[in-house]
Amino acid sequence: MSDLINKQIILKSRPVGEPKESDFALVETPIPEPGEGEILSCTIYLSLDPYMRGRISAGESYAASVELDSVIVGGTVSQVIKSNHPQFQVGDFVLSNNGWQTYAVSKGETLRKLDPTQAPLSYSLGVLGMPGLTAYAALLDIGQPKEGETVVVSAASGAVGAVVGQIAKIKGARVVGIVGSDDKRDYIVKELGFNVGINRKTQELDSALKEAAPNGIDVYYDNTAGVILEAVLQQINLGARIPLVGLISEYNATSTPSGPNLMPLLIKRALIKGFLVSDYQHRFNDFLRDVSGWLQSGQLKYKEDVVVGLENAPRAFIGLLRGDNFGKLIIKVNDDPTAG
Ligand code: NAP
Ligand code: FER
Repeated sequence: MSDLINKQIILKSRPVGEPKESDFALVETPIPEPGEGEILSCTIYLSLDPYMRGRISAGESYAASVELDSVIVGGTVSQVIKSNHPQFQVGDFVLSNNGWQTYAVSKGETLRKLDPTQAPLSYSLGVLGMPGLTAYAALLDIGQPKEGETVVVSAASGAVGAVVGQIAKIKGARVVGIVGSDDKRDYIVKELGFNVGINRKTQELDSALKEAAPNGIDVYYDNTAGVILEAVLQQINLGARIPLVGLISEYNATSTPSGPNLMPLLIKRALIKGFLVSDYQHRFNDFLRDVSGWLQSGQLKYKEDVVVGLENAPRAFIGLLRGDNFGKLIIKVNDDPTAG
């Protein structure tokens, strides 16, 4: 934490298709000074998330794009180095949005203080943060799984999917997870207690789903869209619910992907509903109470994929979009003084 310069990763060019390391550049700039009501913090952990692929593309969707030559956005855990805000003291740990850089100035109002005795600091970027709330709110408020129903989730070993499947089990559902490797399949079944895992790269989806969900599918928590959604739709039940949470199979696409047959949605009077985690802040306290409790009781397990060094963020992010990550992807930017 004693660097005298700020290291930043900036966007050099807008990726076409899969991002390349040359789309990013590491630069050094002076450490900024906090103004009135602001704090300076040093980044400990940087969260890497699929939504960042959209932010480095041109064109606004639900959030503005990152400008060329600007620092890439991202959620962080950081430690206060200087404070001009009465609610934050030097040494405090905060949930911040420093982006892909080692230091940043923030307005006090945008920060949430973290208590490292409650949970490891990095959990606030994953199971106890944005991805965890995404899992909890979209599953419980849109998916509404009932005891004995069948829930299918894609990207099932990841930050969102692993939490979705475990909460669905806690609610008494039969849970089927779709993943991209045998190691991930073993993990969701043997460690997390999913009923069945399907490897989307080696198994034929239609027959694997039929076998895994012999009574049909009541909830499909969609993290991917594409061919997985297409296959799932053929086996949905009357009144199925489909939280549409992510379309990662299309994030690197260079042309419009061919769409699934949506006819079963009509025939089955299914609800398919788009989801943005920012609409669900009102569920944050319920989420934190329930998920912290399940973590503490051992009913919910959590796996992180920690890559050391800010300079490795571009390569790790490229891998996230390919499925190389196994668990919630976090960059360890500086040593965590609270970690054992
Ligand atoms: P993650 O699952 O930890 O990592 C991404 C995973 O996506 C990869 O490990 C890979 O897993 C899978 N994947 C990559 N390419 C794929 C493809 N072509 N087809 C199918 N799967 C593919 O990421 P996460 O943070 O939990 O995010 C999961 C999804 O939730 C993303 O779509 C993200 O955009 C979405 N999300 C949405 C919101 C919202 O508010 N709407 C908020 C947070 C996250 P496998 O190789 O194992 O399949
Ligand atoms: C947000 C809304 C959506 C947000 C992230 C997302 C970081 C993620 C969307 C996606 O991954 O598709 O406010 O904050």
